[in-house]
Amino acid sequence: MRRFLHVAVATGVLLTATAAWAASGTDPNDTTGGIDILRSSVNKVETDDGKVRLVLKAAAEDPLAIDQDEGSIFWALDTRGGALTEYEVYVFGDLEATDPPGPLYCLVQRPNGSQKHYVEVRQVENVATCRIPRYLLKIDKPLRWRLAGRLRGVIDRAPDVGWYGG
Ligand SMILES: [Ca+2]
Ligand SMILES: [Ca+2]
Repeated sequence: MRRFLHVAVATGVLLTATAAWAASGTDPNDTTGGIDILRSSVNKVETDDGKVRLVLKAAAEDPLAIDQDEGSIFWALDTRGGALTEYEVYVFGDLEATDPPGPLYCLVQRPNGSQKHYVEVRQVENVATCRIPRYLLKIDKPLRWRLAGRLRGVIDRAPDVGWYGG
């Protein structure tokens, strides 16, 4: 797990970005004792140096402590064909690092566990962001997504039913 930290740091340079496509969704304050998702968005952005990223953002009711092994956030992306999940995205902390807290990871993979890629991730207060290089994803329709916050067995699905976007 450690080697991925260096990747995250190396790609952490903030470039000005142009949003080429954006969608967002909201979820009510409907969870107690978990990660209560309130908003999420997906933006396709192009940086000054021509790199295209899909930026997944999740905002929760309270500040996140995922890097201290306090839960995780999980996205399902529907990018092709019918209403199936083509990609899964997880934000989680290093389970073995407790003192000091470990780094944060964002893992993108196919539902069968193949095509694993760790991508740039940030957590600021109550917001977690993953930046996925566009070339990693096969997308042939307006993207749909849903997500869930998980903490100690408490799950908040957003939206509660169905998908955002599309
Ligand atoms: Ca919620
Ligand atoms: Ca919900």
